[in-house]
Amino acid sequence: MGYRILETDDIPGYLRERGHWDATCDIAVREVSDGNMNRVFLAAAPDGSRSLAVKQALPWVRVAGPSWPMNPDRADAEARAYAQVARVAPDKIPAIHGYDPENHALVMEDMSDLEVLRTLLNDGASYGPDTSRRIGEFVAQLSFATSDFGMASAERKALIAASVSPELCKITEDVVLSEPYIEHEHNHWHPELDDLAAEFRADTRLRTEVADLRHTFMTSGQALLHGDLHTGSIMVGRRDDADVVRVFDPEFSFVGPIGYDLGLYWANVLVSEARAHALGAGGDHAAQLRLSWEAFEAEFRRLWPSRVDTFFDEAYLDRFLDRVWTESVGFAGTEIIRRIIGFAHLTDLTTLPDPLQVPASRQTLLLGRELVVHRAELGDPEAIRTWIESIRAC
Ligand code: SR1
Ligand code: MG
Repeated sequence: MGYRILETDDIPGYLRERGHWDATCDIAVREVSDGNMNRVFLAAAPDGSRSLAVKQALPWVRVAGPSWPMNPDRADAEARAYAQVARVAPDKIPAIHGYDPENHALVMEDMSDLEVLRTLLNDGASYGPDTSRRIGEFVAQLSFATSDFGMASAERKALIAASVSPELCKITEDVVLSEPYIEHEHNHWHPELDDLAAEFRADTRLRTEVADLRHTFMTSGQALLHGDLHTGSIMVGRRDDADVVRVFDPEFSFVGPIGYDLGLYWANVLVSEARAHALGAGGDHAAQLRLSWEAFEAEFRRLWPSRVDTFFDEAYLDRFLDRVWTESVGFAGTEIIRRIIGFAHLTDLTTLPDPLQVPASRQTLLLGRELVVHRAELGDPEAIRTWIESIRAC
């Protein structure tokens, strides 16, 4: 039949055709699309006894429409990433009930009982004791298993080949890792940031350091990444009296530098912290970068004895983790900067009233530049914290 764009009214028939729903049972469907790229529908039995989510990739960027075409094959990358995570961290992703490559549609667990982490944080909530620890573990488990430490050489070469994702990587190479530093129609910012946006475009040192990170993103195939691990790609809540953390939306997945995943998370927790600080709110924001790094490092070290290639020794592990740390710091800086003067801004800052938004954005932009330019000297979470405290004191 070929690829068809599913509308709300098509979902009951689609789920029945695909064998996900009994023909005799009713289904109520609503569209809940929220991210920049795709459509999502929730389908539920009227009595609430059963529900599923259907996510379909459109042949364009959803928020831009047909003027920004995008290959819907990106859903293949998402399905592949979920399959890899399901091997090593099934408790940290939604259950996947099926993937339909013809329609680029995933049928998956309905997570509407959970909340998007960014939404909760914007509403003033704290992180919860385990959120960042689980994110650090998630990155370690996925990256170790799909690195040359966790996967035999030939199998990994096949994974690298299967995971090549030129269009989605190009989005990141453009909107995160170059456009904010040049004149580009995608860029926009609050008018009171004109001076900093111009200063960043003229900053040759910053540009060279971003170029270095961009080249790392383009060439370093350390492990399979989520590829877009921001706080809008994480859902949290409670089920059966236990905290639940679920990572979703890995459509930007490809084999790249591990620091890109950690760095994206860190950028987003730091921006969230800037919001909380601007509002004079308390909370546990300041601990999250450290907690996720410690959990990542501990889990990676725990997995190390199981490595498939023991030519890589303990001393190399230390060196490797140092490199991941430094690159994560740099990528965090680039994500912060693009979220303020580039494309796809964050509601953490944009929903602050102007008198709070401008100083918070300025301080956060300066933090972003510091993370990029001085990443080699920022050796641990405490060094980043010290810098944040010093810029706030100015
Ligand atoms: C055109 S896509 C813009 C952004 O949305 C996604 O969530 C990624 O972060 C991407 O950079
Ligand atoms: Mg997304």
